[in-house]
Amino acid sequence: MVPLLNIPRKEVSLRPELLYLANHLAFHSSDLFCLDDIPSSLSPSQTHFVLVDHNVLQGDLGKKFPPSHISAIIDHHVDEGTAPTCKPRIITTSGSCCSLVSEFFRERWDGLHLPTEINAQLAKLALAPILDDTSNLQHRVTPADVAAVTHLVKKCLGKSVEATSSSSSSSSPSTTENSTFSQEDFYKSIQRAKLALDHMSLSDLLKKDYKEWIDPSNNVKLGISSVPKSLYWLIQRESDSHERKKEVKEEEGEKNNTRNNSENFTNNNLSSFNSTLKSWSTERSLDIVAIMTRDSTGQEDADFTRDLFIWGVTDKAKNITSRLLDLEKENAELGLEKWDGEDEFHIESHDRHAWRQNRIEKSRKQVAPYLRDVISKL
Ligand SMILES: [Mn+2]
Repeated sequence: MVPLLNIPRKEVSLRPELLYLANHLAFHSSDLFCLDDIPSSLSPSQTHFVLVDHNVLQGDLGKKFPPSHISAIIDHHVDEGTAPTCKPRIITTSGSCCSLVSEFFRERWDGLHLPTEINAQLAKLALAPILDDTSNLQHRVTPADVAAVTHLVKKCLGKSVEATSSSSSSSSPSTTENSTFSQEDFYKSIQRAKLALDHMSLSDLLKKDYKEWIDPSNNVKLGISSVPKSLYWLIQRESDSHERKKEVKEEEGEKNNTRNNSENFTNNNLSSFNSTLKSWSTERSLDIVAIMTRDSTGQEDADFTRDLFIWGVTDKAKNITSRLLDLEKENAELGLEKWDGEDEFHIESHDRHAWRQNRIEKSRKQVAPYLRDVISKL
């Protein structure tokens, strides 16, 4: 069995928190096995997959391998019903999928009696995504997450945890405590690494945390990018870089080019953002481009805001925003309100829209099935 990252190798660098963790835990990102490392000689009949954090084979793997090649699933997304007889098939609610994974292995892991330092390294590897997914146990927390963090932190501290699960054996290899581990500091270091995004281009940020779906009835393809910054930050940054390029060009020309035409200025502001999204939609053959943001800068520790941007790029999808607006008027499922950058950037048009999403507890895990339902009725 080989652990496989479900991304091409060039996208590893889009996850600075992963690179931080690799560094911190003394392994190298080149040690990780990625999609493009799968040899073409691999015999499909002898290949099986254990899916974690998703429950359907995606992309090229999904095209190449039927669901019968899925041998196990541990996930916390909406159950798509694939591979109904695989074992284990654990699909249940939790803040982090990694909590379910560590729950599944808990007893077996404890039974291995590994050296304290190895236990601590493995525990940090499992703890990082749980703290990230639950904002250090402050959002979307379930009992499974609390139990996993409790168990893993003990291992990070070098504590023996066998005593609680078994009274017969006291063969703990070591009880040396490493009291230097702080859950809070560990979480903050991961967040710092994760938010160091200034060097990433908009197209990199769209790719970074991306999922797509095709509606089986009308073939409309939806792609949702999650970005850990605000929509304003994304657009402002594009308009800044556009303005900088323009200024350089204008340097030789007339200097008296003041921005007295606000209409023109606004269009220019959005042009770089628009053209990047257009290329993104072409590259992925998307009918609908969606961006969900989650921004915690300038907020209290655990608070954050969400924005939602949707663009129905093709003719068959251009009504998506008006359908969504109609639905929101009825049920306010996402708590969509006016996006605070609208006055400055005028994103709104007949086929696209940006909102502040007030129901921040609705992440892509809830928003995607909701949008897919709207799309199935387009
Ligand atoms: Mn997840």
